[in-house]
Amino acid sequence: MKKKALIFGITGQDGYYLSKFLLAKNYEVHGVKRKASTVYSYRTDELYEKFFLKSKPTFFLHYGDVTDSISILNLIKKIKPDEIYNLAAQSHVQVSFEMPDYSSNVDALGTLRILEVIKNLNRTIKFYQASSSEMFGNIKPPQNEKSTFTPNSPYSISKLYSYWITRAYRDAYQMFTTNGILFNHESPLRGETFVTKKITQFVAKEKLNKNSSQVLSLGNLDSKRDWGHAKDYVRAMWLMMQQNKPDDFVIATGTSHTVRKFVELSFNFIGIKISWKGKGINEVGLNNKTGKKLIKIDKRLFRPNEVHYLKGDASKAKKILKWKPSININKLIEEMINFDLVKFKK
Ligand code: NAP
Ligand code: F7E
Repeated sequence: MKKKALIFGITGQDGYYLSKFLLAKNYEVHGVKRKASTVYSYRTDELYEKFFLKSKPTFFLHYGDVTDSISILNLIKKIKPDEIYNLAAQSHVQVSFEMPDYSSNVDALGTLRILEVIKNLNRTIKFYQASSSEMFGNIKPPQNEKSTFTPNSPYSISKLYSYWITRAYRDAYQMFTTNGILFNHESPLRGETFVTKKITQFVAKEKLNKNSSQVLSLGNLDSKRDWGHAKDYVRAMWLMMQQNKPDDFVIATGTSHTVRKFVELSFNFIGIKISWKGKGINEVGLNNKTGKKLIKIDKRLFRPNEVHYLKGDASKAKKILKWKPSININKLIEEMINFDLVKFKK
């Protein structure tokens, strides 16, 4: 019998990589998409064509929403999954300041709704919760499973609710529920409003001379992130679900860079060295050779609260899951820019 996985958030970056990973492991994969999921359907289109439109399909999409308990109940009852991965979220930190009510409904209560259905329907279903390094807030790095949480955005506070409710259901009802506390992970399929993808798309356009007089607007250049590749991180999600005992794990590369460095490395990739001039919101990034202005600062892109320095310590995952990342930041940038180059050439 094939194992069945149900993924909430299948149309997202991680939904794509996790589906591919599970399909390669011979799972039957079911994914929940919203009626409004149109923008990024290119991610699931590829899987749908390869794995649904064949004589014995192994990939299925269903309509549903984590704000709608009835759809969650009906789906879990119908599909009878062995494993549920909750990747569904309003996942943009800045947007969560602009839509705090909606973000909390999805990111906090959405998790509760799924857990309640599992509790009432079948407690043997394993559950993965997509927790986030943002929950650490501004606690000193390196952050690991024992670090204090000091969340400072509607997003991270909602994620912390989900983290604790996932643990509470494990203890109260002996359910297999696990939290992956994942640090930033990116890929060519990253959403276009996250900083890495904004940068690599701009760099690819610059290489193809498609920017004309455009300048890339960014916010805080000095925050530091521990950036890994989504492909490595979905493998960790699956490993957590294969353990004998449910537990919580930090997943990170252990190296951290500023946004400024990510910009420099990305332009380096197309042979441009950036020189920085000015201070604060007047700072600009110039092509060192030609003097062309490439980066400017837009104060609207600063957050009401920032998380300044994230660097994870994944030694528990290394020891217990035997997990380690295989893709470093240079490889990640190379893959992202090459993907964007092909896309924009078309
Ligand atoms: P993403 O690309 O933004 O994907 C989020 C997914 O959630 C999309 O499929 C989205 O569907 C879905 N979704 C949003 N609201 C929903 C709702 N009300 N009901 C059902 N589905 C809904 O995020 P990601 O980067 O793949 O991340 C996956 C998960 O890991 C998220 O929970 C995120 O918060 C968390 N996380 C991400 C990172 C990271 O660095 N990527 C790090 C730590 C934790 P639509 O297509 O319909 O919008
Ligand atoms: O910002 C700074 C910004 O939006 C990274 C999500 O997947 O990872 C992600 O959250 C940093 C921040 O990711 C721009 O202020 C500067 O310091 O790419 P981001 P994030 O906020 O770290 C965590 C782990 C998650 O869980 C989330 O779901 O970059 N920054 N200038 C900018 N950020 C954006 N988006 N746009 C800018 O122009």
